[in-house]
Amino acid sequence: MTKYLVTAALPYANGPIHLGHLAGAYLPADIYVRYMRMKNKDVLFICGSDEHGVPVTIKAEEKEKTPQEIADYYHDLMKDSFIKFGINFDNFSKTSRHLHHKNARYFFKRLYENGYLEKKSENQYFCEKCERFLPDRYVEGICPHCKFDGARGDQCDKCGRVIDNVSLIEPKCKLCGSKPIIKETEHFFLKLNEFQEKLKVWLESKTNWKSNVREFALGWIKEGLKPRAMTRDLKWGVEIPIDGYENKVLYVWFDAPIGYITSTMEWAERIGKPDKWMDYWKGNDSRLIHFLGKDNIVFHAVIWPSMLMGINDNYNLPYDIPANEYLNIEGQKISTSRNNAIWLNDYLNDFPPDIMRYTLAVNLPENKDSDFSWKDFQTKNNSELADIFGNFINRTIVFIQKYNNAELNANIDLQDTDKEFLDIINKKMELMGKYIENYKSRKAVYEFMDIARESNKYFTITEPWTLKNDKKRLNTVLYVCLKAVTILSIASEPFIPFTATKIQKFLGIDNLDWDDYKNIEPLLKLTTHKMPILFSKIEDKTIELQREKMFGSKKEEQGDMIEFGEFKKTQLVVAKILEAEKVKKADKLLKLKIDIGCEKRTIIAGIAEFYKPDDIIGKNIIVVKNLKPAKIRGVESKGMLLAASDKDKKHLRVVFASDEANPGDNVG
Ligand code: B3M
Ligand code: ZN
Repeated sequence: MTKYLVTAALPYANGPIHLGHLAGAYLPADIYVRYMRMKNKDVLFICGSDEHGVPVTIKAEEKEKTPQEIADYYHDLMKDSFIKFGINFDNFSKTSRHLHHKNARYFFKRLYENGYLEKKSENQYFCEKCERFLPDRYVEGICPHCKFDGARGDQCDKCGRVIDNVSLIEPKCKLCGSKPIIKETEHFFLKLNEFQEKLKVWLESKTNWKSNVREFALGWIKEGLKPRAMTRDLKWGVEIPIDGYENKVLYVWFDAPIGYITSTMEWAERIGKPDKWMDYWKGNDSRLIHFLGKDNIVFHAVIWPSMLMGINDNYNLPYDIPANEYLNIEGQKISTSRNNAIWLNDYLNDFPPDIMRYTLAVNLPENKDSDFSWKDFQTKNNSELADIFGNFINRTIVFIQKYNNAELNANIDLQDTDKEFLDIINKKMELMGKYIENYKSRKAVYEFMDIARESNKYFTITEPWTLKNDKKRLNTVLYVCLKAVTILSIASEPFIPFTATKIQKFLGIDNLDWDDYKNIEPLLKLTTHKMPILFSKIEDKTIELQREKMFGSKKEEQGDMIEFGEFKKTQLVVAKILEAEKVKKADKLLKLKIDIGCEKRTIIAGIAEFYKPDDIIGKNIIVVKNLKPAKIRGVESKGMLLAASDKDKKHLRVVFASDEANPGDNVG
């Protein structure tokens, strides 16, 4: 049986997952995998966090944490969010693990021995002020290809193209803003030029690929491939397996795709069949499918295949690379620095996963950039999930319970209307399958909702409420409706799996295959319990609140009482006091260094008259995390602690949290 090895790009462990990630890679991959599993295909779904490289070290410097602390923190956060969002990888690894380092070093060594890596000196940006080389994201400037201001040293996120060495216009050091000088440094280069012809033939044969992906890769090849440095002047990353390069590590884009292999090996180990990873990576009948966003195309369609060819170890090349374009938020580019982003973990605190899964599925940037807006989110929930999908299921169940004693019989007599309706469903299910197999989830999810639309239409036309005296016809109509509900529970599973499970549980069925739609008959005895509401309406003010979270409150102060939602905007977390000292020439102030889980911060607190530094070091307190930083006596204070005091501030007690709480724990 054909094997499917499905990967989703390894997210950098430098921040939480946001909607852009989901729409680019993870949701389309999950829809595909869920469908393939329902088709009983042999599919393995692999991912993990990408812990090396500059994205992680920059974050670590910013947050005063070690790169490993940052990577561990975000690895756990991402893993947890994926699970809560219904994305169940067969294995979610991390690239800092020993096995991965071993694999990456092996790849490097093999490529070196096979003559595909060469040492040479190249010019690099060097910041004299920071006294360091500036690889990759440590330098920013204008893209020489598309003139986007904000391109990085190695790649432009706007046009997705790789940037040749030291070719940025107006480069600036990311750390201090000064203009770097150019200095020579020695690196190992992958001789991409040697794969030029083979890659071209291979890519040209991929006529079934999405044209954006194929053309993008072929475009780069047409320009003529040049050797590219695969090492960096950094301390964080995989060590170079050749003596004399102790101050350099492998380029993150060299080791990251090898992470797919490591993650597969881990999975094989875990299921007790340690060699089984090879069936997926090297088997004759195995298909390697990489889901990813546009900015990752060149790495997967050109550099990674060159590595796989060059290592000469019988690896399969990617079978397909269904890459997506970008998702915008409220008409603007996602920007994590400008806070124009919606974080999955935040979202999941406020709403169930399925509404976002559906809204994103309808808006996937499959062929061009697309947009997410909270208003649209509300409409998709209220007018489609609740009014069309939920409504049909609910009215069918209620009707059978109320007017037919919660049971039906199989003695049905189908009329043309019934047959036509069932025929439409069958055709749509078949179409959906074809769409998903060809990575057209948008079209598939449209058909899914259309089945629900047709179902409502059928219900309206057949008017079961007029059939109280025609028991036989009533039974037939409700039978057909219940069959439609059952099929909808199958059709919905790739998109809104939590809801699909809820319906199936209620109907007393589970483990349905996709193809069951062809001949499934509904279970004729229903429970008399009330059907749970599948989707409740989202009110305007809930949506307004979400928009305010992103854009800030536009409302004036409205007196003393606040809405629950307003309160929820204040993020209270547990923090551990690491250091405390008096602020010079300020009797009342203490400067505290605190750990809030994801980062260390400095805050200034007016508690010096009541606490000595030694009294509070090591204690857990509660702080407001999302307060705008303020300069107090020349020191930036990022947060505020909670304390109780009397009116005259004669007595003051800090609110301490339990010793057992962990820094970063939510309060509220
Ligand atoms: N971490 C880029 C990204 O998160 C990179 C993907 C690696 S896939 C092997 O966009
Ligand atoms: Zn560009």
